[in-house]
Amino acid sequence: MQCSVRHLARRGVSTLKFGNSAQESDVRFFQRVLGAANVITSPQELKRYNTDWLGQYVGRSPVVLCPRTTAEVVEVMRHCNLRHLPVVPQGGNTGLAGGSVPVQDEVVLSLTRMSDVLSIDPDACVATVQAGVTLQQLDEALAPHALCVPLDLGVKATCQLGGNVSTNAGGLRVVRYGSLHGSVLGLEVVLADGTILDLNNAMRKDNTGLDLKQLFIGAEGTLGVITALSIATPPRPSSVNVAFLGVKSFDAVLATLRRARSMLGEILSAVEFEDSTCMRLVLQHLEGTQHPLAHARDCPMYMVIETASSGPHRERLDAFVRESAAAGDVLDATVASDATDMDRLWRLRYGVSQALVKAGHVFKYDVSVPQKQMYNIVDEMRSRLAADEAKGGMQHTVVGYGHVGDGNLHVNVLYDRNATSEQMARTQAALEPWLFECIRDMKGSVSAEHGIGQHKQHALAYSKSCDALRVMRSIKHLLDPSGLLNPHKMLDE
Ligand code: FAD
Ligand code: 2HG
Ligand code: ZN
Repeated sequence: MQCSVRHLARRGVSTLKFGNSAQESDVRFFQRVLGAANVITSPQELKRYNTDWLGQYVGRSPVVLCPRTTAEVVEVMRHCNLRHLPVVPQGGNTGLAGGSVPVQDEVVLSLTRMSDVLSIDPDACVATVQAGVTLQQLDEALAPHALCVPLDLGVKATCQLGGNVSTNAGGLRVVRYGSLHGSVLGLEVVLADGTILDLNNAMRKDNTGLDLKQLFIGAEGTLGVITALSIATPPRPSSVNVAFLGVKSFDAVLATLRRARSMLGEILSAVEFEDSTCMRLVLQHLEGTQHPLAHARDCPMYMVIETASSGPHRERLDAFVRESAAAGDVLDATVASDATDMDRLWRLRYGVSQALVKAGHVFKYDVSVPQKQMYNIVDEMRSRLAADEAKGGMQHTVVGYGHVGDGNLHVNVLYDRNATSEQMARTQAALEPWLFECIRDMKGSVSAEHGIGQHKQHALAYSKSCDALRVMRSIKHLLDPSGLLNPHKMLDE
């Protein structure tokens, strides 16, 4: 059965006050537990913890807490539970769904100081870290052991493993390593009442009852604070190659994906696409970027194909590129000659979000749909918004890009930074609920990898049945009966 759904996001709509607000006496308690330097109250410093990466959600927390140990998190959570103070766990604050910042004046619990790599086991290929370790920090720590993190995002220098697990982040390597539901082997979680739930068994095999850690992967900080975790760390490929392709059409993107799977199979490690509008915006807004293709500069689509293995394989990628060109799918291509060249090519894809933010204001949709439907959605959005523009609506640019190997489309609507809230609501009404209904009918997902946060609450019921939502709410109630963890997000009623 499908639940009834609210059609418009509640962006900008005030929510009823929930819980208590932190008082001076609470701040004094936190200072005693954490040390005064680790309790942030200065309005200037608070700003960045209260504002999300896109600058679209701004909370008004009066206090940010920066614990160093699990024991300190326990003390903080016990106190907040007793005093009925709502808490927002925060990692690198790079989330794209507004989940990492307060809605009102919740206490922010920043995991940034919990940044120790606790152990690396090169026999088991497992790393155990505190939750505040950044993705890049772990990758650098693994390099001397010839291991790697099975996850890569464009913001790896800032995002934290605890945040990645809490959002079940996807990124560029899901095609190779699968999702974090498979790679995360153990978690240590502090519950809302301060109980430490030790699920941090780093074994690859463990069939002793229910796999509780799965509940916290993708829970977006609503069920507990992840303080440490163990993650499988595969062998670091010694040979990596990256090809950048100019492609004839989206159908040709899919033909190239199929060819990549059959010709590159086990060495394929990323298959990404972006349309020509993304490419134009990246070249226009990201300093130091250049069009990498010599002959076909204006292709409808572009793809990044990465291959990785323990031995040289460049000729296989070259053969794939030749065959794709001979079939007429690929109009022009370049294969990176060294690591700097690879970074240069990758930036043209993972820099799309940054380019969009520089270009204006963006409305983000991050959806899972069958690959053959992916670009129809982008085209249909363009026609809907063009029809609205013809009736006096504001001008938009619609871009499509994403992880085509995973059926994950990012379709973003770019518009003027000075648009009024009425204009934004009009744009949203031109696209919703139509888009979510299409996704429901295709049995897709309204949030493929960025989560629900504040941004997609109104869409959740298009991807989850009433019964599923009821079970989710029961679990939330069981683990956080007072509803103190990340309120007004994800499962908020
Ligand atoms: P935050 O943003 O701080 O938090 C995210 C959520 O997790 C919040 O709900 C927060 O409450 C919760 N949380 C954080 N830490 C904890 C913890 N220790 N315990 C409990 N809850 C916690 N995502 C993808 O999936 N794929 C991509 O390719 C991708 N690329 C991106 C590129 C850019 C440029 C940007 C800005 C973001 C991108 N993201 C991507 C979004 C993505 O979700 C994250 O960047 C990342 O996983 C969030 O980690 P974080 O540490 O910044 O978490
Ligand atoms: C990506 O794949 C990220 O580049 C960010 O998931 C997508 O900004 C976005 O919408
Ligand atoms: Zn993505």
